[in-house]
Amino acid sequence: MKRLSDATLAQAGAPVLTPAYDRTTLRTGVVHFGPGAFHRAHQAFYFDRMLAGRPDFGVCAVSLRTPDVRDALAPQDGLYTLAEKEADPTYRVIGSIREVLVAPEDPEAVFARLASPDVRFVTSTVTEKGYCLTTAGDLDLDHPDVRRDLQRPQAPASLPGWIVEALRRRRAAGLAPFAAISCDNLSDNGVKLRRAVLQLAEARGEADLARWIEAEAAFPCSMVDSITPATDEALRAQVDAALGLHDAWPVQRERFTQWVLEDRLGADAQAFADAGVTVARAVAPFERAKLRLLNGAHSTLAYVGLGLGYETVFEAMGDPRLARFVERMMREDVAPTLDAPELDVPAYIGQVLARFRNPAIVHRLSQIAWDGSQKLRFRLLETASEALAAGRPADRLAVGVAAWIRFVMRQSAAGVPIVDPLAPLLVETAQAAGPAVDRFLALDGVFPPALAADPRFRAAVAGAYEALANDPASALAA
Ligand code: CS2
Repeated sequence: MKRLSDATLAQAGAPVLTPAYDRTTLRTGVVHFGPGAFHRAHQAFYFDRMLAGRPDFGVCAVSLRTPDVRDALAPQDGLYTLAEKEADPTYRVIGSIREVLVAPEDPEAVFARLASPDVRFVTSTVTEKGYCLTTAGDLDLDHPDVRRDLQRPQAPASLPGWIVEALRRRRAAGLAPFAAISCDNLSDNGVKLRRAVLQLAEARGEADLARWIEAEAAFPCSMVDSITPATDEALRAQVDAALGLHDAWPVQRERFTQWVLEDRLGADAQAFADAGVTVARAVAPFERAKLRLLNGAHSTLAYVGLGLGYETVFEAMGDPRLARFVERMMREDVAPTLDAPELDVPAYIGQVLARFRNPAIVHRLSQIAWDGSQKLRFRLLETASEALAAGRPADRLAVGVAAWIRFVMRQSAAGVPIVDPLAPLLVETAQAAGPAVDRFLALDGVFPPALAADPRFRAAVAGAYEALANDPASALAA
């Protein structure tokens, strides 16, 4: 079977949608950090839509560590297939990624793109851990990547390190800054990225640069949403069959997709809006609703569901106890913490639950369970803190937290590796002596200290931890 590429694109099977623009006329206007499946299923899809009218929105994708994506996509001229998994699936070849660079191989090539006058946006999907933050939301100056970036600013390891050095070079060249758009699942993601960048510039001893960034550079907040299961063999086979060409790394997602971007996009705002992006004055209400409802429910389903022996979101939602539990958590515990006048919250909850029940999506709970130490804060802990501060209980919110502790205990007892940047610390904590819940709540890189010290939260987590072991139905009946 021939490989997908510019040269073979015209041979793609008839049902497959292909770029409706001439790729030879594209220019790179966006540098993206972290070209994993989510980026390729989401932002790259929106840029692909923009390119018909705006050839200056081509993307240079940068991998911070591994060459896998470059190795798969370079022989395909950056082309790959996006499958929308529904009862009536569709396949679309995305043409927006013009090149993939592997940062450690050639940092200067990356800086050349970042310092190009054509580049107006830097987007990122480096996951929660890629921002190197403390639980208080400051740049963690003890983080190994941050320490390295202070020693070797010309060959950065962290996202803030790349942005600070790139903005320094743009300023020295008399260029305007790019706008840096975080597309990760953190509350106030733009505010957090901006703070990390400013703190790193200060720590580098470049106070002037920090002032310039503060005054000139935009860090729009964004909310991104589309359920994107990891690529599996079934998808590869379906795509090759539909395309009649071999695609080494297709991606898949549900049809639903949403990108809400804070209106700090200058003259380009309309181009984003025309591509289906919601350009909004305030993103926080959308972002919070999505993180706390969808992602909070996802993590709860993942940790409780894995404990009950389920493998996918669809299977977990097939257990009426679990489905009822997450619905009550969303409606009774999360919704009251949201202040989102532009959103019909009850209807949104209904949509999210329906998306979880999409039978065409095989979304592994083990995938969602990754990086729990980084995700819990934005998904469940901030919600719990606010509920308690308002005098409401956090018992149901504590069930997902207790199930995470059980999950870590189980994996570590079985010697199964935990995918989490804090894995060594988590395993050490799991194997230490004394009550497990106390040991975990003492991890200040996971739990904000004020919440961990709150006796109501401690009692809720401890109670759920016991119930999950002895009688899971009772934990879910809460
Ligand atoms: C999931 C998210 O893997 C996870 O942790 O909760 O990736 C989720 O599917 C997306 O945020 C949906 O937009």
